[in-house]
Amino acid sequence: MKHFDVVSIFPEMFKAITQFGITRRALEMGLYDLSTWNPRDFSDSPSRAVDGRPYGGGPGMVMSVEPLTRAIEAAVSRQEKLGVRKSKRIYLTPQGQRLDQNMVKHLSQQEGIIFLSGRYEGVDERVIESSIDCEISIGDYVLSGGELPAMVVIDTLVRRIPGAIHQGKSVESESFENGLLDYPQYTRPEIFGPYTIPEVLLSGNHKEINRWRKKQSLGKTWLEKPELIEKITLDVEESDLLEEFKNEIGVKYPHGV
Ligand code: 4FN
Repeated sequence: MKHFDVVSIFPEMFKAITQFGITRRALEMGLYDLSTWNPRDFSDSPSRAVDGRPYGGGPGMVMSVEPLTRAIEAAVSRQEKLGVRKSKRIYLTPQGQRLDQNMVKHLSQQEGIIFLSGRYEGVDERVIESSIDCEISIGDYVLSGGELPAMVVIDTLVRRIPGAIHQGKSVESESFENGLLDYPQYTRPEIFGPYTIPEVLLSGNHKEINRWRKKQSLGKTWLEKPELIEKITLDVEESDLLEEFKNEIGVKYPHGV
């Protein structure tokens, strides 16, 4: 059982994961739980304000240290009551370390995680100093809030909980868990205008099919995301398949090089 808590002024956004798909079923199966904490409920002001004007001036508003600290403390208490000894407190922010599947694997060893999602211009720096263990970013673009990033991280973690994905397949055997992109996939109909199905997939020769798929995975990854090939070590068979792919398409360098 994994325990997730999220501090956000828009807790209803998290219905996007609790009410749909794999993340909904895993919740219903009791594989994880998710509680949200709205800093507005911890505000001292009658108007439930959770923000203030930035010291030093400038545009926008900054999320205040007190309501955020109290909301995080409430999340910590819940996890302690559930017997979670040490839960990681993560702030989703453009300043954070970029999320990748290696970080996902590392985070999935954690029994409990508390996420802080920012709004406005972000949070008072003292929240980070006093109440945050690590900062994570999902990528370099402007967003309106840290809620979608928190949901992205939760989605990556829930899919890795044993039992969350059926089909009898383990996540480790799934594509991308080997660090490579997916091979091309096809389903009926066999004829769609001029677009045909690669002959090998109709052959019924499963040894050849697996070989073709592995070659496509390696080739497409090298072509479109060569930085992912750098991260892994290819065995002799894989190196040979990749060379075969390059020769077949007659390209010596990845796209963009
Ligand atoms: N974003 C950039 C530079 C300066 C500001 C932003 C930005 C939401 C609270 C943070 C964005 C992207 C990935 C959280 C972006 C993420 C956020 C994330 C995020 C409101 C303040 C803000 C140079 C990256 C374009 C808004 C760059 N992963 N500020 O988006 O929370 O986790």
